[in-house]
Amino acid sequence: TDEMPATDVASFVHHLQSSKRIVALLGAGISASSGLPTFRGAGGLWRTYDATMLATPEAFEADPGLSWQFYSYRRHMALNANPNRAHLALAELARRNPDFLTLSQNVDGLSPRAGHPPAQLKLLHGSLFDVKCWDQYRCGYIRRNDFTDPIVPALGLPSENEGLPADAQLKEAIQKKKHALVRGADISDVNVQLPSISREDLPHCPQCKKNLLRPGVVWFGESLPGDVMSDVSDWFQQSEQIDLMLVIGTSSKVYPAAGYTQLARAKGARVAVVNMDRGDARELTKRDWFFEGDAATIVPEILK
Ligand code: BJW
Repeated sequence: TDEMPATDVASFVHHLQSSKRIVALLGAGISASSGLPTFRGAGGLWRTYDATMLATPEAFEADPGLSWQFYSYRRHMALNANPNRAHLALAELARRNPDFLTLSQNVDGLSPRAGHPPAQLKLLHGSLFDVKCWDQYRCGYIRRNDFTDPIVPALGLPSENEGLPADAQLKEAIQKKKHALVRGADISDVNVQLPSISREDLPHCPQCKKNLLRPGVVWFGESLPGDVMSDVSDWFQQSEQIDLMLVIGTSSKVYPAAGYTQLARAKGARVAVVNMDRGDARELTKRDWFFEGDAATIVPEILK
């Protein structure tokens, strides 16, 4: 019908070439082909836990050991993943066009590692590679940490297995159904028991020497980083007109991130959605585009 979005690359490229002010919203789907799981749908289970249920301050308070094992595993996976061609193509667009801004919901560090100019990249949900004090108000300690994996020994190799390659350790752990937090192996396998880690073995804040450290990500019910929010709202306010919004690999279910699409539309933007699932592209009109498939394939094709 008339209201169906366009699907042809040519009309998109034509609009892209005359676009100045461009904004992109990224979600977990852009990193899927780098081997990192998404939150909702098939990839959204870690062991028997729903990833979105673990992403809360309540889950951390209830079981900081479990939460840290989840985040330690995610840090390890992300450190060992590589940016894909979609991350690279967006970094390239940002270098070419100073009026282009990327809003990423991802915490995996792949856009920064793809060489995306940092001033044009806003990390809405923080980073797996920041750690901060549990008490952000009274203590406020926060540091970059992308060099220790695992972050504390208790989240790493069991000493009895030391020296064995990671996959051999995991195989042994699965066979014996024993505890294994194996550095370098996929502990998302439910057949491997997770050890319970005592509080004193978890990372502690070196500043207040009292509280636990936690990952520097934004959990449900928490505000997004204030400096990031004000940079983004400045960018929108300074835009008399926004020409194009790219919505890549996100289910657009989480706010305020998902709301930026409406803000861009209100400034005139035409919207191009790249997603594996047509159902996650809502409210598209014939002014818009929908490109169905893997972001790592499509994004470099349409931004060429
Ligand atoms: C592919 C692909 C391939 C797959 N190629 N595509 C307004 C209305 C209703 C509720 C609220 C509201 N405002 C605020 C709220 C509350 C809440 C919220 O939004 N709830 C909704 C779920 C209903 N928001 C918040 O709490 C936010 N804070 C806030 O608003 O503070 C003020 C406030 C507080 C309290 C009340 C009111 C206001 C904070 C949100 C923080 C989100 N945090 C997480 C976890 C980060 C840490 C971690 O990594 O563990 O962020 S949740 C999780 O969802 C993560 C993601 O960034 C985020 C978005 O998910 P994303 O990226 O879209 O992933 P998926 O899995 O959902 O989708 C993947 C997509 O890719 C799918 O579409 C696939 O089809 C596609 N795909 N493979 C292309 N190869």
